[in-house]
Amino acid sequence: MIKIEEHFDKLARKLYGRPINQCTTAELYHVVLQLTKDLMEEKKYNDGDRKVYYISAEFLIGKLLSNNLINLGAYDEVEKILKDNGKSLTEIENEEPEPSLGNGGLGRLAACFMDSIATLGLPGAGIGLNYHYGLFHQVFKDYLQCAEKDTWIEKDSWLKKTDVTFDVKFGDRTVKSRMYDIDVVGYDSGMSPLHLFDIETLDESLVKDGINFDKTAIDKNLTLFLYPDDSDEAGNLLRIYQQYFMVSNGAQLIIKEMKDKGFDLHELDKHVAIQINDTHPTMVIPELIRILTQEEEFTMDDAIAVVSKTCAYTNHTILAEALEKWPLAYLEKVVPVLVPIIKELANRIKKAHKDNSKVWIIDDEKRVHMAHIDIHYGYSVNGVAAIHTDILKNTELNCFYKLYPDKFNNKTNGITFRRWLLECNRPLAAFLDKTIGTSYRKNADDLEKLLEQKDNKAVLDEIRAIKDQKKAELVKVLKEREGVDIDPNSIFDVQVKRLHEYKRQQMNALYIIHKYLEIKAGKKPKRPITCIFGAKAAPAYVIARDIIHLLLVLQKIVNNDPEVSPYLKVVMVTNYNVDYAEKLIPACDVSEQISLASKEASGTSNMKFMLNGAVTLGTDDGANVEIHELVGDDNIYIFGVDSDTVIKHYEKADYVSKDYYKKSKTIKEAVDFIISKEALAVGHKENLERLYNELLNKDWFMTLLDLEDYIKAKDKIFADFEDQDKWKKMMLINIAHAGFFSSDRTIAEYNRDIWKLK
Ligand code: 26Q
Repeated sequence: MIKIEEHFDKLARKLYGRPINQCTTAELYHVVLQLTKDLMEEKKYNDGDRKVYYISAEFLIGKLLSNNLINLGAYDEVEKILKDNGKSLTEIENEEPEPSLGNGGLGRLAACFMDSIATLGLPGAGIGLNYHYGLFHQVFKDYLQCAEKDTWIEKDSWLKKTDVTFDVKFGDRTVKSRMYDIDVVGYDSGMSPLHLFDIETLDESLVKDGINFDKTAIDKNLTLFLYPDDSDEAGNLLRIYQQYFMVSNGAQLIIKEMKDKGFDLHELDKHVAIQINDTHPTMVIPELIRILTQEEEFTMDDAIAVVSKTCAYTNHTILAEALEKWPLAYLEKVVPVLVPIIKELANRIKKAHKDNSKVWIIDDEKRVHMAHIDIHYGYSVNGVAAIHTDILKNTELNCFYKLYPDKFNNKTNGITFRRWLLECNRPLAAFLDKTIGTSYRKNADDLEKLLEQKDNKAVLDEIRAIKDQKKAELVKVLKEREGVDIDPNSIFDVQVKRLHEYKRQQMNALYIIHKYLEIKAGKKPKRPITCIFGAKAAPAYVIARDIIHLLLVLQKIVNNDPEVSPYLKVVMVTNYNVDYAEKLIPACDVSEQISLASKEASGTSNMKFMLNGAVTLGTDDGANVEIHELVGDDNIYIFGVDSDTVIKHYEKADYVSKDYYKKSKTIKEAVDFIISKEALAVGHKENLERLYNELLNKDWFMTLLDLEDYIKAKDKIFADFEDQDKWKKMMLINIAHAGFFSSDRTIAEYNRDIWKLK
């Protein structure tokens, strides 16, 4: 057993020749990094005869220093040693670069799942890619989003180079891979490895200005970025190269581990479960079949049978445009070895379902529907929230549900409470320890014990005080990072998530315009409101970038208007990421979850906000539906049309946004402001006009349909904030019911119903 204090001092002297109190913050980061790694050496990997491989193109793991110290049970001691030496662990943590290996929800979910797999002691590993620049780093110039490369790999990092290398054969070249591992520490438990594959021949100097690079030089660029711009053919091809690189390495690793353990490959399904995170790793199915038939002497029937009992698929979206359909010609160029296998899989389906072309794998236009491969040749299909799974069964994937009713199941998403409570909100965790005991840390349902205190004034006041402390901390961060002055007494209204029209940041922007116009007309809110946004837009998603432009323009207009800014402020934070989320979420009063009903598969920030005592303002969509059921009508603000109504509008194609614009003065005024003199004086005509026209003539995600109801609900929630006795109780009830959303519960369900590990 390592004695922390002794070892800490020894490491400081060994690395920098000085005692702790004489090291700089940057030096101490490296000392604590090494200390944590040494503590991890004492942990064992969870192992067993049956193992899950969670294969995902994204693992948005966030910074690991504090997280690992917490999960090792060493945080408090390390923090105290530093404090005794006049140093702060929070400052040291600022030195750590954040690995940005994910876009948003799906990637962060994979990271929470790794934490829970490790914590529950399940034999499991993650398989993904080691992107050197991850997702782009966002900056704002001239009220527009610009993308820059995001360097996160340093000489000294959490990555461990391994001896495992494989050959991956593409149509036009063979590349050598190497596996790097990041160990995921469970909370008071063992560890699970996250295997990230990389190439040896990567050339970082390929990146010129921003995030532009030569997309054709595959052996130099393969793992440079996460999902490079897919708007052109070269970008799409690169994405397929990445996907095949990931699954080929994954399949080779799984087969190697089976053989190393002396298992018979005919019993693959007894020893292995492969969870396919969305369709990005779908090619693992034909790749395993290829290896078994071509290198292991399986018959095609046997290979298909065993692989079909091994792979399970999770769907994360019902947006048609997000479902991957690769032109067969692309696959022929990148992975010709898989094409005969995919054709064989497709032919079997076509033969069995001659008259049902909707379930075919290859369509008339010769596009390969990746999800269809998963559903036909996997043993489980799950959605990520109750309403999402229902929509898959009844609408989007109904023709598949009719074929395979038993494959379909729901696994409502979850979040790890280690990061989203113990780490990001230490005062709240300490308060819970004191009030209801520490059992909730391992058994999240025990948070319900808090309900017994719902009329205890001292408890309610303390919850309020913790929120105010977190708000004060955020005010400081926003001053430092964004240069804005925020009133800590204002209501903090937060919408942080990827920028997408269906998530409707534009509706929130229209509310801000409405409030601005009201204040200008002399109607002032009782209490100032701070509207905080964080969002990255895909660089090729034009309207999403226009929405960011509008938000930045509003920030400028509102915050610089002396008549308005005492009552209303807008802050669009730069480069929203996991680190920022950990600072924003504990400080939030009102959690904005305003997607068009039926479109947000689950959402997971809604869960993080609730756990940290924010009240949800949302539509009955994704996991909001389950939050609503848990806390009841009185502790959530639901508005807007429901998912059935939305689905009918799409079926009938009868939604006309201009009708709503013409009918309502409020809507008209807000929309017109986008191209008003005031807005054009700050922003760009091209961007603002395009957005205005989109809202008026298309509005595919029905912003104007819900706008008036949204304004009403938002004014109500802000008015209710003034009744602090009522508000504090809502905070408590939300925290108390958040236990269901622990990813430990989600993973236990995956294990019970799909993986069946010991
Ligand atoms: C597809 C094709 C080409 C290029 C990129 C992509 C692509 C990349 C990323 C498609 C989808 C994603 C990410 C999707 C995602 O994050 N989905 C979210 O998953 C969460 C976890 O289940 C849910 O909570 C969210 O509701 C869902 O939007």
